[in-house]
Amino acid sequence: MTGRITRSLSGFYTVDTGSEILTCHARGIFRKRGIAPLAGDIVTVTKNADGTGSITEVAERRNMLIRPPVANIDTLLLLLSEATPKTEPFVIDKMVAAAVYRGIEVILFVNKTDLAPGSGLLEIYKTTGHPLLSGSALTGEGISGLRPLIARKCIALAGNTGVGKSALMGALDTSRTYQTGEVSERLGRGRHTTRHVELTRLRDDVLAADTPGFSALDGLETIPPSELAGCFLEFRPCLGHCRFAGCLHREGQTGCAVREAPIHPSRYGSYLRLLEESL
Ligand SMILES: Nc1nc2c(ncn2[C@@H]2O[C@H](COP(=O)(O)OP(=O)(O)OP(=O)(O)O)[C@@H](O)[C@H]2O)c(=O)[nH]1
Ligand SMILES: [Mg+2]
Ligand SMILES: [Zn+2]
Repeated sequence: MTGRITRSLSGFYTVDTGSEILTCHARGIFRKRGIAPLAGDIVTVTKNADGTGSITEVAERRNMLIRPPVANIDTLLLLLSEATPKTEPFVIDKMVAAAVYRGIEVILFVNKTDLAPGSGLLEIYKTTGHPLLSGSALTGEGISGLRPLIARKCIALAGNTGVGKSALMGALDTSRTYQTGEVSERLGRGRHTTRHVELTRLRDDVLAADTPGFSALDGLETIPPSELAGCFLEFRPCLGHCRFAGCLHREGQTGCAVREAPIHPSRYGSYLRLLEESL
């Protein structure tokens, strides 16, 4: 049988085969091969006499994210906010670039607009080429605009802890309640409310991974300098139009088409910072 891992926790995997949900363990061969099955993986399972399953094969991945740890996703839904916690654009830009590099579509949702309209973030991201929405997981504002963009897709939610990922899952699927936490309490203990990755089937045939918030972005491989600019979608029309071949679009570069384009300074600043990291 084949199925999809919807949950991975302490060495046990929940596999949805379409007809049943099996609790599985993975054969030792994966450890030998250095493969750890992930939520989102398409797997082959055999059923054991006791009703559990064994994962015997993991299909080749289309893509994978390390943080959140999930494979084969169509869309990364990134949550931002100008209330508490306030989103730092650099963290978003790094995550967006990593997703684009892996060929994953990115949708940006500025949450908590009932507390802060998020106009600064909307200004930065409106010209990036990524679908950009705003609203509130609490009041439901903006949710109807999000639905058609994610229908029938496998999505992962990401964004710093307390930004409202679990609350948004609840807003997208009112038939369930998702464990949300108080921002102050959680930040105080330095812990996340959502501790493991789980793919949940929501309405409109959405398969969604609510993930623990990221406080660090370790585990992302660095994007090679020559490929970084292409991971900023709004830079793309400029590429190939700089005076010098191999232009890295740095400050002070003459004849650079990126430098001359109306790119938001915050995005350009993030590009430079990531470029320094990758050199
Ligand atoms: N006012 C307001 N509060 C919100 C909104 N979205 C979420 N919250 C609140 O913010 C707090 C944190 O929300 P969560 O959904 O737990 O945040 P999270 O992103 O899942 O956090 P982690 O699981 O720790 O990564 C909760 O108290 C939510 O009720 C919103 O749009 N407006
Ligand atoms: Mg959560
Ligand atoms: Zn250039």
